[in-house]
Amino acid sequence: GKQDDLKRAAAEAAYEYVNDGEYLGVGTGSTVNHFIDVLAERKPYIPGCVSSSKASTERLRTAGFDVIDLNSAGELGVYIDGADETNEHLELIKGGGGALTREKIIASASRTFICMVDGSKQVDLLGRFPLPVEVIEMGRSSVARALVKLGGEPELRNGFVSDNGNPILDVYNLEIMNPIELEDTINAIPGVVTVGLFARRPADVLIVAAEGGVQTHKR
Ligand code: DER
Repeated sequence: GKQDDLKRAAAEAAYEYVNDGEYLGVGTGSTVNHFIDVLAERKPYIPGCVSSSKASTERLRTAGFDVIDLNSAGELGVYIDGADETNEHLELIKGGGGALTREKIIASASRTFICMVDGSKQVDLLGRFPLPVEVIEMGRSSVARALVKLGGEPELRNGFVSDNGNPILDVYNLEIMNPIELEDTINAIPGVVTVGLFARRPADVLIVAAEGGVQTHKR
């Protein structure tokens, strides 16, 4: 469909940032799946990929790429991933696919984070998309109460356990005026593993595929 074509166009544009011979970080989601399709078609020389989910690992291996542990790769060059929402400062909400913890770790270990979105993800104020928060099970209710105090409406993501074995709370009703401040505040709540705000470490390059074509924004 239309949105699928836009995600594919964004993935093709992201491919231009791949450096032959360098380890490559790969995220999770339907836009990343298009990106892996492009990798499979173009067949660049990638000595190893670092993946943020079992799902992406599976697809990369099927496409013929080596998937290695981040600890073996060290500093990465480029990290390619999608997002659920982005504002004009390339600050993101991520975690719709449930891989936010490993995505955030790989992004922090990567020199350049290339984020691919279709136009529907661009907003002025982050928070219309429910903010994912990965938590430690024994602290789930305690974290939920702290999130309510922040004005959020946390909902347990039913029947979901992350690749790290943790539940995720999706927090509705937040209007995020200061993404960095909220990221720090939620990170500080005991029991929080990862909050799906990428504001401390936003994208370096945002590729937006919309009706009129593909646009690239840099920080
Ligand atoms: O979970 C994530 O952060 C993913 O990047 C995801 O939200 C993007 O999803 P999509 O590419 O399927 O829209």
